[in-house]
Amino acid sequence: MTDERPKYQRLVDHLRSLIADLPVGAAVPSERALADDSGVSRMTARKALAALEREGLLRREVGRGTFVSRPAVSLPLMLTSFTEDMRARGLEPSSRLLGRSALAADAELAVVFDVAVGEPLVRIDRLRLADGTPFAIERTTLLDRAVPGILDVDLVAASLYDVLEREHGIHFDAGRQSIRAAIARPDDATTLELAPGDAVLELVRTSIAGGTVIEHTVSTYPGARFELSASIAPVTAAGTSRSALRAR
Ligand code: 16G
Repeated sequence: MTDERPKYQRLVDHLRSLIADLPVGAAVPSERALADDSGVSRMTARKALAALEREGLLRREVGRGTFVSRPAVSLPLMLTSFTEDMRARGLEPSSRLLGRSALAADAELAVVFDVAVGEPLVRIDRLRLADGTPFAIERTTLLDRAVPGILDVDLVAASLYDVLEREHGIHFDAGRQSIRAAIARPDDATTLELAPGDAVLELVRTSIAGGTVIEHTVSTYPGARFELSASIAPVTAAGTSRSALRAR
């Protein structure tokens, strides 16, 4: 069993780089071909394919084969956390701290938070992973007076939304989210294991509790590995379910 482990990991890594170079819909080698070519057992090949299928990177079609797929990151019209989203997809979330600091609101953040320029804020940047694979970089800015001491909390081990709720009684009841396409910054490309110049999706979220803007987060996802989906509700009350596609 322990002998199989490095082989399994090598095969998963090999498949990952293969998938990254293939277009969606391309076939990947069969279980048998993988076993023969990589010198692993059929069982190990099956396990590796199944793990990548769970991540949404592969799709198996009975009798046809296994194909490159795109994991759909569902975009529920709810204020769910990364931790909740990943667990709902059967993936284990984790984080790596990229940076944290105190800052004062500049003109732009003052508008976002509806506070005076100079208002104390905090900034926490994390790499978010699912089953050990980098998924997104999240740059979170929080209203300091609503979350005193947050910079001392270990947000690698804990979910931010859990901490906000448990320790600060904050339960988000409103929010705004916009999505835009961008080219990965060079440092983000390295962190997300992308090639320089690759496209990313940026999800910008502002979360509100009791009328106060508490959180502003820019989440950067690899563009080619994700798609966003949302349910579309009919327009019931003025403007509530309209989304706007605006040119910037
Ligand atoms: C989600 C939110 C992000 C929030 C994070 C908290 C989007 C686009 N963003 O990723 O704004 O800070 O969850 O996650 O969905 P956590 O509770 O797992 O730390």
